[in-house]
Amino acid sequence: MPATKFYYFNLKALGESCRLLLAYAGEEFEDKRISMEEWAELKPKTPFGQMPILEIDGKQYAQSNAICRYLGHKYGLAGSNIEEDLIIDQNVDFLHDIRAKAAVVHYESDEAVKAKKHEDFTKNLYPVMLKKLNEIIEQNNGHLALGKLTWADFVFAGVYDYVKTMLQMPDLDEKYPSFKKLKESVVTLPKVKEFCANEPKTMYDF
Ligand SMILES: N[C@@H](CCC(=O)N[C@@H](CS)C(=O)NCC(=O)O)C(=O)O
Repeated sequence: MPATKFYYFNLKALGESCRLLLAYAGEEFEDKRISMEEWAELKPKTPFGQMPILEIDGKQYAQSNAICRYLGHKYGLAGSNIEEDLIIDQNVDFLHDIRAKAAVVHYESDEAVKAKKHEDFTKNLYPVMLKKLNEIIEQNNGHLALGKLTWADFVFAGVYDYVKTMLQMPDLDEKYPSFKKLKESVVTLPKVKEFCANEPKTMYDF
């Protein structure tokens, strides 16, 4: 059996979706949660100087989305043709567009600029993007794509709490019940539920 290791910080952010996919498949993997001290040593040895990293039989693979797509194909959670795969990619990319916008605010170090950006995005950007995301989920039977469980749902579940924090919208669950429902539909899948119950606490847990 291949030796599988997964490297990421003890965070529920970009790498969490990969962990959920590995758990879903019942894959035996070493869940390596890297401290900042360990990261300084490991960083130069990784493909892009970033995590997450999936390591299979000593070979490292990077980029969270590429890893999720790979695991999705491996575990029967992809489309059944290239057009269906395109729809999954399209909707995952849109979710990442929202995450990236919220990250611009979240990681801004100048507090005045941060407040101004947050006000601007909250007024002019987030409502349009979140409404569209909600429409996509409602049109897909509560899923992110293809009207059924795909690896896209794991991406959503993995980053949802992180995105909610960065959007500074603690009432997001109430505003868009479809979001919380989608996340719950993934984290209550039996093997995923068991994995989550045994995960260490992280800074984006609610
Ligand atoms: N596009 C990359 C981005 C990865 C990324 O930003 N990783 C961050 C943690 S979420 C990281 O490794 N930060 C530490 C560093 O850059 O030294 C992906 O999706 O995997």
